[in-house]
Order: sequence, then structure tokens, then C-alpha cells
Amino acid sequence: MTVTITHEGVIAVITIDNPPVNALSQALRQALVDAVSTIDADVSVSAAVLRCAGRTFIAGADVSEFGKPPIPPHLPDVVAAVESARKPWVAAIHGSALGGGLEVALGCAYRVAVASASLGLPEVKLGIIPGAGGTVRLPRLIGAAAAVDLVTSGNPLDARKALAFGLVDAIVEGELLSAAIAFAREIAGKSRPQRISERAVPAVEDGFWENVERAVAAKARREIAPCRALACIRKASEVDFSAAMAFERETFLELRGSAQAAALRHVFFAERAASRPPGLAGAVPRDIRSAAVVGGGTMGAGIAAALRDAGLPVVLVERDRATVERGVANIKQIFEASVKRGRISPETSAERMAGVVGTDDYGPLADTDLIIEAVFENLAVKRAVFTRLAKVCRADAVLATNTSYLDPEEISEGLAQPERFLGLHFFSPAHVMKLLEIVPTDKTAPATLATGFALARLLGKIPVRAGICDGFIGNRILKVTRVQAERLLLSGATPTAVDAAMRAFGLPMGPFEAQDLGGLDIAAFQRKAARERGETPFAPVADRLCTIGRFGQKSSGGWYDYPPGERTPQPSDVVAAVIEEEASGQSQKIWDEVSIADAIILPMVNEAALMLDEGVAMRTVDIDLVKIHGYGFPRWHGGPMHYAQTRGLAEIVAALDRLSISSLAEPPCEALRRAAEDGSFRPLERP
Ligand code: 3H9
Repeated sequence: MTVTITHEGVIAVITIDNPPVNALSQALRQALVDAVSTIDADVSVSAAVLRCAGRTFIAGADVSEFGKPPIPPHLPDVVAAVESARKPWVAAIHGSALGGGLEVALGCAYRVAVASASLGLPEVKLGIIPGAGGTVRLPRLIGAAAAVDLVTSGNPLDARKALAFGLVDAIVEGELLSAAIAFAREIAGKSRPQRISERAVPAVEDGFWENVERAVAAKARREIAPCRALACIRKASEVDFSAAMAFERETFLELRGSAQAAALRHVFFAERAASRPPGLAGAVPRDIRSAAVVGGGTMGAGIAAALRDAGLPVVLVERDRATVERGVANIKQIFEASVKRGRISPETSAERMAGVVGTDDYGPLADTDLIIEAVFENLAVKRAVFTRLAKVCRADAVLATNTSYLDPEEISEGLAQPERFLGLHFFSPAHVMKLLEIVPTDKTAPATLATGFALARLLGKIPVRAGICDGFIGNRILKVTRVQAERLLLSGATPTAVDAAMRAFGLPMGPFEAQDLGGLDIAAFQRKAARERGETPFAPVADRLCTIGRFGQKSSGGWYDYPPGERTPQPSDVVAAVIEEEASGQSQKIWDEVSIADAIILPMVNEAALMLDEGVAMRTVDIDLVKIHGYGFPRWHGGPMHYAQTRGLAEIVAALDRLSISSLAEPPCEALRRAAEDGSFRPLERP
């Protein structure tokens, strides 16, 4: 049974039980409409409480139904039925009241919530807008300005803020159901508040709509839904309730079928599938109650901060007293910056720091559950760390390396109990970036691997399993991107044009701006190491820039010039001259934005196809998640693999063939050609 009705004297209690998150499936929508009729017809009932079993109130429409034709009763009709019920309904909210869940609550005459509840309309994050009166009722209840914030950001409010906005009528202490029943008894005898649909949107000051339209458009960049949601709220303030509902419904149905919504739904489910990689069923993760980080530089401090944010006590190990102090100061700086940005209170910052112990002695690690090494990228230095760790740590402690380019197999060579070792590749800044590449060696035990995934969940990260290769998934693709960016320069494009094209595609930054920000020296160092291994990395222009000391913003010039004190890139004559020299003899072409983006994105897909074939990546969704969470690939494109699949793999192969004939990209690999013939990538079978 999805919905049951019980009675507490004159109060009917409607309980929704539709695990895992009480999403509004067709069956649930029907059961709610039926409940309204049943309670309306029951003369013994004076008021009703709507509550949910399980961990949350209704978390929204059932997203898995969005790819299919909508089946009645439609949600706007369900909310209308609840709102026009003869007896007043009280929504009793715990967990999250999101999307359609909040819209159902807005149909109720009252809303009460526990203090830990959150309420929001996150639809824009799925490329749609609230489609059951959210854009029409919310501004009538809390005013246009607050409604615009809530709907166009998609971010939820906690219960106390919701109370301040008038979105909930009371925050209840103690047990929710009894408190909601008591609330319902109290209001049962009183006159019912005006239905939200019968109220008007409070007036706004002159220029309000123009200002918010500008601000929302600037923030949304190429994302459609926030601006369309805003248009619905504006309409709701200009026309009557039913005309506004019709406009909202029309917009909702249009966006529900859009490419952006399909891409964002893909990412929604991919993120949830991330913690369930194939081949790990049944593996039991180890308990992680304490952690240590070896190395207190930028990466190590960021990792330590992420561990503290998740509540784990952290030991920070460094070489000597001076480096210990520097490492602890680095962590402190992270929390202090969070205080400045208003993300945490000074008390929380102090509490986080109280859980950090700095030491230059490995002794305190004897009973630590997880140790993450984040020292200098040098094989011998890293091996020495693990040799010392193996001597002091428990045999069942998980030992991880945060290397981004070295081979974890080589780092763990000779390690006692190598089954407890794995790579955990965090992205910088590690306390902010969501991506965690989890890299097992041949010897990593399933329980160790499962611990990596459990840790990601604890830290709120998106885990992706990556096989061992140069750069794992993310940086291996990044290398291809950089090669392509230079190929573009040598064939007639400018850094400015390439960066502008990639921003137009939806990336927050182009490849040259990004290199200037991060510094050209790290990649130069890696190319040097690759050359020592006998490889021939391609970066003729970047190599020349490093030779003349142009390392990016930190050296006041890289791919661009930066006037003193400024961070806005200016085209550089020096760079233009280097490009011209390196390009001499090569045929030049006129590049437009779309073909520049193709020359960057399609080779990514080719490299990804190779990685799937080699088993370095296990699933196409993993590659999408790596690019979205590690490199700013627009969510609304769904990641490079979803983008390629949507455009058509045959078209991608044909475009790569054309680029490769002019030596502007590698030819499509066999795996990509096969996938194009099949129409999709074959899922990799794993035990
Ligand atoms: C909407 O409401 C449109 C309306 O305005 C108009 C309609 C006309 N549907 O996240 P978790 C699954 S749009 C289907 O790991 P948590 C999820 O896939 C909707 N399934 O849990 C996962 O399944 P599995 C607006 C859903 O505790 C399982 O539930 N609402 C939905 O970390 C557990 O999920 C939203 O966008 C759904 N709506 O977090 C809310 N939601 O185990 C989206 C979840 O098989 N949901 N699932 O992988 C959330 O934000 C989180 O799930 C929530 C719980 C905070 C509720």
C-alpha cells in the first residue's frame, strides 16, 4: 500500500510509504487523489495530517517517469485536489520536501516541519521548472523576490529559514506526528486560511523584474531552465492563477522533453550509480574512524580539511617541526577562508582545527584506520613513505597514495600486505572538488576498494574507479585536450578564439586561461619526465613559453599577458610571435567556434573510447562524471560521452576522420568505430 489512512479522533492521518524517497509515482498520485475523496466524505474527520514514512517527506516527482509519456492524474491536478479538500490538510515535513513534494505541501492549508527538514524546488537542476504550481503558488505565499531565489537557484532552505519566509507555519519540537496531530486539532476549530491560489502576488518595486532577469541570465549562462522558471514567476505576478498555471504547465512540458533535461537526468542517475561500481557487490568496507595524511602541502592540507569536514580525527605527518607547522597552518587557512566566506562559523573552524594533530613522528599512526600519502610526486620519496608506514601501521589499515601521474603499482612494490593499498586521487582544492578517482592495483583487496568508495560517500565525493595508466581517466583526457589546443594554434586559431569557443560550449574557462591560472610549470615538469622515459609529448608552443619563463599568472604572463595586479587575460604579442614561428610551413584555416569546440571535445570522446576498451574506465557514465566534477564540463551537456551519444556516434567518427585527414586530430580508434556501428558503447563485462 503506498498510502494508508488512520484516525486519531477527529484527525485523519494520511501516511505515504513509497521508498526510497516517497517520489510521486503515478500510483502515489492516484492514491493521494483517492485519499482526498475518502477524507472529504468522512464526516467524523475535521482535519488531516499528511506525513511520510521512511527517511524523508516527498522528494519530488518520480524522475524515472520523465522519459515516458505522462499518465494521469497529473501532479497539478493532485495539488489542486489537496488544496480544494473540504477539510484542512496539514503537511508534516521531515527530511526533504523537494520539487513536487513541496508543491503538494503548498496545496495543504498548513505546513509544519521538524527543525532538521529542508524545503526547496530543485527542478532547474534537472533542466526543468516546477510543474505543479511551484512558480505560481510560491510567490503568492512568500513574495516574488524570495520565490525567484529559491526557484532559479534550485537550492533548498532549512526549516528555520522557511519559517522566516512564511513557507512553513511552525517548527515542531519532539516527535513530528504527535506534534502535527496536536497542531491539526488546534486549527480544526478555526477558520481556514485563504487558499494560496486565491491570493495575489505581493507587489514588487519598479525595475525588479528587469534586474532579476539580468542577474539570472548572467548566472545561468547557457542553461535554459533558470530563465524559463523566472519567466513563469513573472507571469504568475501578471495574470490570474489559472492562466499562470497553464503557462507553467506548457513551459514544464516543453523543458521536460529538452536535450538539457535529458542530460541533467542522466547526470542525476549517474551520480547515484557512482557509488555502486560493477564488481564490488558483497565487498565489505573497513570501518574508518580515524585518518592520517602524510604531506601538508596544498593537496595534503585540502585532503585533511575534507576528512575533518566529515568528522574524522586527522593526524598530519610531515618531515620536521617546521614543515609540520606549515602544514597545520595550511589547514587552518582553509577553515579560516571558509569562515570569511560565511560557510562555517568561527566556532566550527576552531572545532575542526581541534581535531588536527601535527607530528613529524610516524608512531601516532599505529592505530589509524586510513593513511593517505600526499607528498612530492617522486617515486622514491613515495616508496620511502610507504616503507615507513608499513612498519608502524596496523596490518588492516588502508594505505592510499594521492599520486596523480605515478604508477600506484610501482609505488606499492615490495609493500607488506599490498592488498590494503590503493590510489585515491583527489582533485585540487581537495576539500572543494567533488571528484575522487579510486585506483586499485592488481593486488588491492575488494574490501580495500570498497573502503575507497565508502570513504567517498562519507566525504560527499563522487567516486569513479579508474585503471592504471598515465594520468588515470581525467588527466589522460586533459593531455589530449592540451595537444588539441596547440594543434588549433598551429593551424590558424588564437588562444583567445579557442578559449572563447570553449566558454561558448559551456565550460567555465578555456584551456589556455585554465593553464595560466594553474601554472604551465607542472605540465612542463611532466613532459620532461615523459621525455626522460623516451616519450615524445607534443607541446611546441607551451615548451617555448616555459623556456622564456612564461608560466602563467604567477609569472605575470603565460598564454596571455597580465598587466600588474590584474587577472584579466590580454592577448600577447610575444605568444603570437612564438605561435607564428612554430606554425611556419603548416597550412592555416579559418576556425569558427563550433569547429574549435569539435576539435577539442571529439578527441576527448576518442580517448575515452580507448580507455573503455582498455578497461581503464569501466562505464561511460564514469567518464562523464570525471569530466563534470573534475574539469567543469557542463552538466547540461551530460558529460562528453552523453554528448557524443546524443549527437550520434557515427557523426563523431565522421568528424574525427575529417580532422585526422588534415592532421588536426588522431583518427578514431577501433573501439569508437565499433561503438558507432553498434549505435552505442558496449558495457564492459566484469566479474
Ligand atoms: C519534480 O518534482 C517536478 C515537479 O515540479 C513537477 C512534476 C509535474 N525520483 O539521492 P539518494 C532515488 S522534479 C526518482 O542516494 P539521499 C535515487 O535515484 C524532482 N528516484 O538519497 C536513489 O535510487 P537508487 C525534484 C529518486 O538520502 C534513491 O532514491 N526532486 C528521486 O542521499 C536514494 O537517493 C529532486 O530533484 C526522484 N525524485 O538523498 C530531488 N530522488 O538507490 C532529488 C531520489 O536506486 N533527490 N531518487 O540509486 C534528492 O535530492 C535526494 O535523493 C534526497 C535524498 C535529498 C531526497
